[in-house]
Amino acid sequence: MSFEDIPHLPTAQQVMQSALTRGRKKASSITKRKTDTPLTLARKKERERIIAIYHDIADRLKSLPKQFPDLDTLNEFYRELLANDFSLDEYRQRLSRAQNTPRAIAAIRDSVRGKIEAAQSPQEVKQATKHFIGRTSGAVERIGDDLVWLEDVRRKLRTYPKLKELFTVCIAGFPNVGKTTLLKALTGASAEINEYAFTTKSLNLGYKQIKGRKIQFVDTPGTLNREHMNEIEMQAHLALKYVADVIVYVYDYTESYALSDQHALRAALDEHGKPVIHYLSKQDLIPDEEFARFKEEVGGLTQEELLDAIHAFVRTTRTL
Ligand SMILES: Nc1nc2c(ncn2[C@@H]2O[C@H](COP(=O)(O)OP(=O)(O)OP(=O)(O)O)[C@@H](O)[C@H]2O)c(=O)[nH]1
Ligand SMILES: [Mg+2]
Repeated sequence: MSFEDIPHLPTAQQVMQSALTRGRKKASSITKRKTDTPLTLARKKERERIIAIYHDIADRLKSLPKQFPDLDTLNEFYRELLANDFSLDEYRQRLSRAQNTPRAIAAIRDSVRGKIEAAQSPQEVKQATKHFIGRTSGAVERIGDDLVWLEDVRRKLRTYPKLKELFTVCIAGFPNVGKTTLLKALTGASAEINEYAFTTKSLNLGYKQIKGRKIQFVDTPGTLNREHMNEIEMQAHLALKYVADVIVYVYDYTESYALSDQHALRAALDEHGKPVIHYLSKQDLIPDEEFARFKEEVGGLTQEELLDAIHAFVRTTRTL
């Protein structure tokens, strides 16, 4: 899902400025006809002005719930990420307050329209418009904080990984074991690889067709199975929990992480209840007999075998 298309939210002041400009343009486009008296002309202009002001505000605010994600249908991965950064109740409240503002302004517009029709002089007509603008500004200012808050949400949403609704393989394992290298080898995705740990600071995504089916690969940052997760560890955790159809767990016999720790992290993945395929990285660095031992112990695979193993799950899983 991509949140890139949510338009930037204006401030309350910008909403009013834009609406007043549109109202001014509309009013000045009304020209005097022969039959017009100053009073009928003023009525026409001000009637059109308040309608234009209303529409300018309503166009922006009414569409907000369509632009922002609907929490009821949003994928749990994003919903939990969002809940980690903002209160979801507040999100609902602020969004609906902004969305409902046009209704309040429509009521002001309708009552002021009556005043315009009943006015006995151009001054009285102008007075009615002034009244409309004053009350409308008040209504817009009251959602000023909501607009600023929602703009913060919008900016945050843009930073979330852009996952697609595809069969997904998450690559997990200790830092520096070669997860990103594997992603690159499998999918050709460009991502940073380094000889030091914690290179990957966001979820790297890669795509590959396996026997005619497009598969999404998610390279998670190396986690240390900590209780308190930072933002990226949280993303990795949620991807494993909600997005992964299959997990590839990368073992590394050359790294400093004790094999017992690597087994412990592997065992922790069982909480997600997903199939886990074991892969041994840096196979070129270890003697054949050690690879044979790994194969025996945890069922290590070559990259070709890994793709076949993934494909076996694609065939048996119907997530799409
Ligand atoms: N010789 C050899 N080196 C490898 C292999 N796979 C990874 N490496 C090296 O191991 C180091 C770490 O690789 P990465 O792919 O960045 O490891 P990572 O698991 O993504 O690391 P983090 O993102 O920090 O968790 C790099 O120096 C890689 O070049 C391999 O199969 N053979
Ligand atoms: Mg990495």
